[in-house]
Amino acid sequence: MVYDNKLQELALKLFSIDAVKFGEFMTKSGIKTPVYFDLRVIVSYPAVMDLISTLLYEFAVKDSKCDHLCGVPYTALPVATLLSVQAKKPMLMRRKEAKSYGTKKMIEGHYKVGQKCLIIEDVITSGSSVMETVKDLRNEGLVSDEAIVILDREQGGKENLESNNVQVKSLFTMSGLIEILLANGKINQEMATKVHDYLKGTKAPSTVQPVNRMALTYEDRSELATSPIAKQLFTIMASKKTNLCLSVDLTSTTKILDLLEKVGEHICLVKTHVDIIEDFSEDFISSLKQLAARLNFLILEDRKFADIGNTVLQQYLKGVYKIGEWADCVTVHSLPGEGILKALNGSTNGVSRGVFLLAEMSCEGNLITPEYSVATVKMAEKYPDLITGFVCQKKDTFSNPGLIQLTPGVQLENSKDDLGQIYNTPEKVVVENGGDVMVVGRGIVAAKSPEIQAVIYKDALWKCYLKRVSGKME
Ligand code: S5P
Repeated sequence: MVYDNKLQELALKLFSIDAVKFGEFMTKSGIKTPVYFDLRVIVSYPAVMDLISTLLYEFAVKDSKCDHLCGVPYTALPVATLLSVQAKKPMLMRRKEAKSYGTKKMIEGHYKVGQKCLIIEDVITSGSSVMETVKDLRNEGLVSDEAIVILDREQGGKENLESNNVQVKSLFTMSGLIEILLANGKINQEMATKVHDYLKGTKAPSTVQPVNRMALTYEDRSELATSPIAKQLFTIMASKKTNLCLSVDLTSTTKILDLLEKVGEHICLVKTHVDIIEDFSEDFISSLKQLAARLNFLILEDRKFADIGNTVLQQYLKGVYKIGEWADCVTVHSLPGEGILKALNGSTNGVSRGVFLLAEMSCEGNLITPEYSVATVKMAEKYPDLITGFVCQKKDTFSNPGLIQLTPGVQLENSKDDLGQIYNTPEKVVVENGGDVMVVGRGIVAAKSPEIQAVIYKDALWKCYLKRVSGKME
């Protein structure tokens, strides 16, 4: 009750300081609106600031499990500051533009990857401002799935944000606020009806880019892909209805080609380790390329490059294997830093090639840390044509829906091998962990009938993908 009284007090104060106005106004998008909010004025009224922060604290911050608070610039910044002090929770600040000197950080303050940050905003209409802050926080490896706002204009922002995994709590909804003002004689019934009708008829456009790749189809994601190889792979997956990548870890060219002849129609990608082949030849490569063209799959050479740029460039283009001449894409470690991408970028004379960067590994005890994964994803941002996706295990490792999550360590049952490899089931990998293309090696190659087994994997993995995009998860 005390809380309700205070909420009413705040509504009336906002009205009296002209933070909410009625009449005829023009919005940014050129639509006429009978109600206008400008919460920027609240900094001139310490008592209003105090009331807002007290209410927000009681309403959402006090019991929140977040590690940090972050205000959406600029109006919500002072409110976030007051809340941070009151809740004794550290604050983070998001820049509007990256600094042009020194660190190119978008988020200021001290934090650790995996910590949770609660967002504070004044008003949401479409939700796009909150989403920009969410994107920058997630880019830093912070968990950002909750926002509290002073006022929800009820024009679609809450739904837009929820479809991007951000839950929204608001002190006021527009209709709730109007009700208070009407009950207190600040506006008449005619105006209340006008606002009500306006709300019903004017939904904000969904300006928020859908970044929840888990819910998007491969067709839709091919449209969002900036790398030609990623685009091609998404298209193949959608048309062949398969997200299976076969890891042909065999040492004889005949065995590899025989197997691909049988299972090529069921896969979108073949993954090779050319350096384990004992009878490698140029003929093998031309047969492999012919099969790939005929049965419509791409070739990934899993070379896991990890040297300085200059050496990698030679390993890629020269030597016995001349990988750059035939592999549609390769795997690359981010360990040596950006030089490795600079070397590969544009090294194939206009022929489109792709790179899967290793952001995580499937094997037990590997030394990759969460910070390393975040830095890897960031490193990729400057190479939108080259980077096809990431080799990784978790859905939150990256969010760009135009990139592909390639996930190895897949078998029909959870298990391990004797050398540290960890296997998860199709359901776990696709539905829970966000795998887009699943790598299966021994699960198929070592089976009695690889041909039958490939179909079993293909069907199981595709079923899980359909379940994921339908949103019908238990
Ligand atoms: O983290 C990784 C990355 C890769 S590319 N874990 C992996 O297992 N791989 C590769 O995927 C590995 O080199 C092997 O070729 C394949 C998995 O084979 P499987 O027989 O264990 O399914």
